[in-house]
Amino acid sequence: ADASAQTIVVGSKPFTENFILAEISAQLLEANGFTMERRLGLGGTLITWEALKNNEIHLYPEYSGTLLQAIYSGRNLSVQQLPAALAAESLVSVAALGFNNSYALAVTEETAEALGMTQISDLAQHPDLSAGFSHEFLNRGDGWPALKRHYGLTQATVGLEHALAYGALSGGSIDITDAYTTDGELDNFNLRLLTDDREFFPRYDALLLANRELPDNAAQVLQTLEGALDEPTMRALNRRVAVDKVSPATAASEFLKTINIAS
Ligand code: PBE
Repeated sequence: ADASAQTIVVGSKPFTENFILAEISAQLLEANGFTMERRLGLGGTLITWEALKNNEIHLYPEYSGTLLQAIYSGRNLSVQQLPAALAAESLVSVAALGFNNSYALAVTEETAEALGMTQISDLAQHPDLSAGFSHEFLNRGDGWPALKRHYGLTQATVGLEHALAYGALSGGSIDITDAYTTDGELDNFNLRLLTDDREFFPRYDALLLANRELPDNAAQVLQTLEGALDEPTMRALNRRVAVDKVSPATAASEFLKTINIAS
């Protein structure tokens, strides 16, 4: 699309990291003279994806494994086929940000120690443990139903807000949850992430996904974010919001100052 006085609309899914990444994109574009509208925390993966395809938003942060296993689930695409699949819908990944944010199953160190668990397959021996999973994980193609079949697990589950999961785990109301590996709280709670010993989860490399209505000169600005974040950096930013309670906008501006591409 052509550059114009058009307002660029950035969206996000409703969890800390996605808010921060959307804010980083928005502030970087604003620093380069673009007018932004924010529609953050729109909804889960499929809602946000549809909003992008319907041009209600022009871009949002997404993850490679989520495209392959949740959005295009059943099509059996490889990561090499992703650009063409996206192009067929007039979408494009404008920048790979440089880190992987995977799902992992987490238990407390205490539970892991008491039951001698180190890997997901160990859960098969403990069917009485209770699992509290984020709503999306309970339903996705790369979520619990498929994980459960893959490992032969039978635990009972409840759905919960991801932001409350680690507190629930530490408080003992649940025994297992789906962690996001770049979550800032992981340093605070004494948790063990079980090894995915039967290689269920794909990589979830973070990227900025845009439609063709994003002006080319805006896409060029966002390309400066290619490889700009690694896992420790993203986890520290998530921590600023989830633990230190600064706003996603503040965490984003702190980050942009450190990389010197926007003030
Ligand atoms: N993830 C982990 C999920 C949530 C966090 C990146 C795999 C996703 O948004 O697709």
